[in-house]
Amino acid sequence: MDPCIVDPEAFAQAGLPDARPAAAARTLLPGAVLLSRYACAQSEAIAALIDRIAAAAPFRHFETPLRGARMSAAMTNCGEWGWTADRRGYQYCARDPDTGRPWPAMPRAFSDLAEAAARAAGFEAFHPNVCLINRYAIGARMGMHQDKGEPDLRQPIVSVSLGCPVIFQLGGMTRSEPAQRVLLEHGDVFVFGGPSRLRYHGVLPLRAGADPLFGAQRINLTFRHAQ
Ligand code: MD3
Ligand code: FE
Repeated sequence: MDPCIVDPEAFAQAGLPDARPAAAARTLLPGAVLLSRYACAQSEAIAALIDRIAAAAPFRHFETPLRGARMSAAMTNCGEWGWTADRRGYQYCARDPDTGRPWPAMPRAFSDLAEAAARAAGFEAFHPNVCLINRYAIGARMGMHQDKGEPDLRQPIVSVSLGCPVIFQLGGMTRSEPAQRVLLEHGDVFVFGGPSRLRYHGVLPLRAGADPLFGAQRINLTFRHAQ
C-alpha cells in the first residue's frame, strides 16, 4: 500500500487518533460550506467542555409549540443567550428556564473554533453569542425547519458534528423544494450563511452506531448570533 495514503481502519485498529487531514472547504451551494473533519483534533477537548456545561445546564427535551410533543433531540446551551422552546413558541433566553440561572459561559475554545470556521468559509466577523448543543440518541431526528429567529441574518450559523454520523438534509427556501442529502461525520463543520442562511434543513433518524468518544450518540453544536 502506498505509505502516503492514510488508512482510517489501520488508525482505528491501532487505537490511534484518526490523523487524516481535513479536506478543503467544499461549497455545496452558495453560502453552504462544508469543512470536513475540521474539528477532529479538538473533539476530546470539546467533549470535556460539553460535560462541564451539561453539569450546570442539564440536557432536556423541549416541548414544541402547539402540539406540545417533546423534541427527540436533547438540548442545552452555553453563551450569553440560549435557544429554548415551550408551548408558547421558540425564543432566546438569557437564563436557563429549568434552573433560573444564566447559561454557562461559552468556552473560548468554542468561540475560537466557530469564528475560525466561519472565516475559512468566507464569513468574516462572525460573533457567536449562543451555542445550542443538540444531543441525539439512536432514532432521534430533527424535522425540516428554517432558523429565522435571529435578527441579524448577515451572521452565519456554524454547525459542528461529533460522534455518530447522520444524514443531513439541505433543502431550499420553501418546505416543498427537494432536499440534498449530505452525510455529516465526526468532526465535520458546516457553515451556513449568505444565500443559504434561510434554507430548510433537518436530520434523518440517527442510525445505530458506536463512536469511540461519544458512544451511541451524536452531538451537534450550532453557533449563532442572537439578539
Ligand atoms: C442550514 N441542527 O439546531 S445542524 C438546529 O444536526 C439544527 O442538530 C441540526 O438544525 C443538527 O437548528 C442541523 C446544521 C444546520 C444548522 C443551522 C442551519 C444547518 C443550517 C441554518 C440555516 C441553514
Ligand atoms: Fe436548524
